[in-house]
Amino acid sequence: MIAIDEQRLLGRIHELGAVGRDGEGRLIRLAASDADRQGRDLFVGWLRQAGLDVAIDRIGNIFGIWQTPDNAGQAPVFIGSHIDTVIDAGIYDGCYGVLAGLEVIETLKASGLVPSRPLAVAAFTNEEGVRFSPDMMGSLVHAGGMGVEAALAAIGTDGKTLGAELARIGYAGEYEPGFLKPHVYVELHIEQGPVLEREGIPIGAVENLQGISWQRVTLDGVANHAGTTPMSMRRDAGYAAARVATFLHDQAAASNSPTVATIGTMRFEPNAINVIPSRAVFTVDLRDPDELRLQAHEAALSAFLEQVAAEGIAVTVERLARFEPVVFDRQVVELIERAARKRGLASRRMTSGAGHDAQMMARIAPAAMIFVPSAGGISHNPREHTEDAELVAGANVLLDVVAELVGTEGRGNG
Ligand code: HGY
Ligand code: MN
Ligand code: MN
Repeated sequence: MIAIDEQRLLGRIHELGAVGRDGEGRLIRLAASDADRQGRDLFVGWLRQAGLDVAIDRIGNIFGIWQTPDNAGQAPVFIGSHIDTVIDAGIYDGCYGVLAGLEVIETLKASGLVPSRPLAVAAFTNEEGVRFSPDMMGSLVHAGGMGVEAALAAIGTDGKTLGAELARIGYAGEYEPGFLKPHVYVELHIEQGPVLEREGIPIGAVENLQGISWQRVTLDGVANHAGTTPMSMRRDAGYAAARVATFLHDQAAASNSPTVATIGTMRFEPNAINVIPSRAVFTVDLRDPDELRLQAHEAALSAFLEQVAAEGIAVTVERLARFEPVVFDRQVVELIERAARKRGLASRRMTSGAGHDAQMMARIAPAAMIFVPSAGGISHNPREHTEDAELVAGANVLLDVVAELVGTEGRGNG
């Protein structure tokens, strides 16, 4: 069985992981930032070294394409993920899947295989959504779920537009988003959860992905003196925000379901120790594999906010992202399970708790994901870790899945 070049893949993961460190050594490569440009430049350099055609679309999605004269023009098999990161990130989230995709193409190219279809590795713009909402934006635009002009006009947390920032970093490409229609899409990613490690299983065959609801809530009360204002006379936006946070957490925790609720950002105005906050702005991340339950949790939040409004706090809610749960392609999931079995690797079907570009690509092509274990289930944290042997095993399963899809006998001829 052919296998990937382990050292090349592992070396690149660590080399890319060193790009975009701040003064405290934290990894921060927010979409369309200078650090993101450095990571993009490094990745594009590797694509060119591998002899791939490089295409960049108007939303900054990067594609490395291997096509031969006799398969040119056919819909490619896509391998993708992202290389933008959250704040103080680990080095594997997204990057592992993109670099493993490049590694698979280089290995197949060197193996002499004559693929029945072109192969493309994609690094999608702004998967994390930390600076610009919604997340998975580049793949969403590619899949036709968001207009490119609306995406380019997205205003970041720093007030800049994505379009201006992509132009500034030199990644406002010329291709129209969606110019390359995938035949099949496969994404390799760390699990970012505890299941595979807890069960001692090296491969996850991801069959579905939960729904995501992102909102920004602004609560407006009245600033007043912390010392002279009786508790009965306060319209305290900070206290109201704390009550909403408690409500959301307790509601999800008590729901006896996979529902999760997170308030990841919160700020007060005027943000002074002795001033009752006049304003609180925070974000709500609600997720559930079941669409109706997700809607029920959104409705419960809305009802609680109405109660807060009745107590004299003005409430403004802005929708940042809303994606329904996604079911992946059964045939591709079964192909992943077969590939794992052939390598003597146990696998299990699972749901993705995290959002991924695959959920967008599933709108336009059969898609599925391969997971590898995350140590302690930790991610979006510099302690994010997956053992080298697990990373290599996942990449070899991806290799076998793709080889089958573009081989003579695989789905690639379908
Ligand atoms: O939010 C997510 O699940 C992904 O990391 N963008
Ligand atoms: Mn990711
Ligand atoms: Mn992530």
